[in-house]
Amino acid sequence: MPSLHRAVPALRRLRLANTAFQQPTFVVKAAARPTCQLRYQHAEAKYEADASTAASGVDHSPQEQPDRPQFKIKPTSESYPNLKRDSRFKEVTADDVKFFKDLLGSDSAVIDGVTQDASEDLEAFNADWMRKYRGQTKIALKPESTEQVSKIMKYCNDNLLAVNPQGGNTGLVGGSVPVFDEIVINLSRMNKIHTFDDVSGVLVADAGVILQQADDHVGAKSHIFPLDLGAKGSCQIGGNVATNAGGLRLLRYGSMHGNVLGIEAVLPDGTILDDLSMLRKNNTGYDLKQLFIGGEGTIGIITKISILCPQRSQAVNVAYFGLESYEKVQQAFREAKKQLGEILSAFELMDRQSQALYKRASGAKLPLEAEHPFYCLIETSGSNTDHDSEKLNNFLEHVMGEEIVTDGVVAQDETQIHSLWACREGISEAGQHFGGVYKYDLSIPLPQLYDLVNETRERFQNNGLMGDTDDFPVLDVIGYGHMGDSNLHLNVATRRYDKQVEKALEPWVYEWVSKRNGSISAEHGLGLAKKEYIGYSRSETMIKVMKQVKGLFDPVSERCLIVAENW
Ligand code: 2HG
Ligand code: ZN
Repeated sequence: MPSLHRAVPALRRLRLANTAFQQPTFVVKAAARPTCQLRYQHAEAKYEADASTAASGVDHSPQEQPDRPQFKIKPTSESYPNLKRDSRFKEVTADDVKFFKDLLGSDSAVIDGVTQDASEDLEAFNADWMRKYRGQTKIALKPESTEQVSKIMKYCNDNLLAVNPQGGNTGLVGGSVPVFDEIVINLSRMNKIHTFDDVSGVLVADAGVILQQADDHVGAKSHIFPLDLGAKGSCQIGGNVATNAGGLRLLRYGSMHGNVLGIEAVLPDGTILDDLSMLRKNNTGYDLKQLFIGGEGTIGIITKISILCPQRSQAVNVAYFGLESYEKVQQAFREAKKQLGEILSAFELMDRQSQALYKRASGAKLPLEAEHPFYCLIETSGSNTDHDSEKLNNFLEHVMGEEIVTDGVVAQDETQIHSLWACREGISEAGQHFGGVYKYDLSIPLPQLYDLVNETRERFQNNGLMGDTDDFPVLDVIGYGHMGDSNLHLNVATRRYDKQVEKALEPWVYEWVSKRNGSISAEHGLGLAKKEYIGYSRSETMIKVMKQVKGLFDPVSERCLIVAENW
């Protein structure tokens, strides 16, 4: 415990920073959480015309983005010519369209590009928000009930039509859009919240409910959805479960594997699997729902979920620090765990480059005036304001007094909490703002976690692909992520997608991670991007068993590990 006289100057510095933070010129717009708003939504898809001002009514906070380059997204099959359409699947005909229209009973539920030109309307279903992948579907279906999904799947299975389930299309691994002409089954119309019991905290809702809406719904009864992500304004809870999304609250509430109590899913042959249990305990045979959680839609389409939502904390504090080395970041994390204990709800890491890119892309001002090699965002959530404040103050005194942290700010109100979080949540969008981005989502043992960012940066410094002008494809290499979960997000921000950049990164990144017994996908899934690299994280035996599982649920496409990898 540092003596008080050592801690006091540190606290004074923090207060000064807070005063600066409250100045109006400094404050990022109150409606912060920029990624929620910027992330691509169906109604907004006008990429080719104008990627920067896509949607009407969308607040591009903190600022408009005039310098965002516009380019046409290449079809995935052109960017990756080694991908071949499986000739066993047939093309959609006018008869098939008639079947779907009769079944779904409304024109707006079938986006039909088979019997007419609907390329503009279909663009939203074909293109991913990174502007990296683009499918060529000619038809998107928007069922509104499980029975409709079941009938669609049975028909497609009987007629060998390939399908691609799709939620909010906010995924980062090319899994939420088709590659060829797969039929898109979009769940956005299945968006009802069925029940919420504020005694048990169990929410039952359709898969197509937007994460933000689910959180608001349980929030009205003082509960919290156990998952939070930058894309919460667009992503859907079914997709979150299907990809076992991790996000910002995992440190506190754990993964979907622990929180989801039940699911309803439609199997490839149309069978409805009703495992919509609301029980916390149920030791009666295999826990089949776990195969669907993180299964990325490969063995069935999740149509409903029941999930345990914890009590919402009354006291939430957020602090943002500058630190001079990765060693100090680790010390700060160790201290946070030790001193904040059960109230620590997030510990996020951001490097200088990631904050600079966020600032440049968003036009926002950063919380600390001076630059620091590293930044951390800490959140505490508890039930007693006085108790939490005391713990936080003790922690701050310690890390400032011991010079583990160089400078920092603590949010004074809700708006500032959002503004601080925006500096972390806005990085993902900033990564691809200037053209394209190569994204890696990795689990790496903490002591080595940041080495990969340094080595990647060196690699690009030496290979002549990174520089300040348009001649160089790479703009910067940034590292950030969920320090509390040993999860690094390595983003290589580019001015355009470029095969040379990709070759410099793959499989090198995967080899690097594999050598350190890490995982090549911590929380985003395999999707299309990492499908062929699964062997870097899973043994041959495990892959064989996975294929057997896939074959059991989906004998028609059993030869592929991931066919409908799409959320
Ligand atoms: C995050 O933590 C997301 O911000 C996105 O998982 C990470 O875009 C990324 O690489
Ligand atoms: Zn993440």
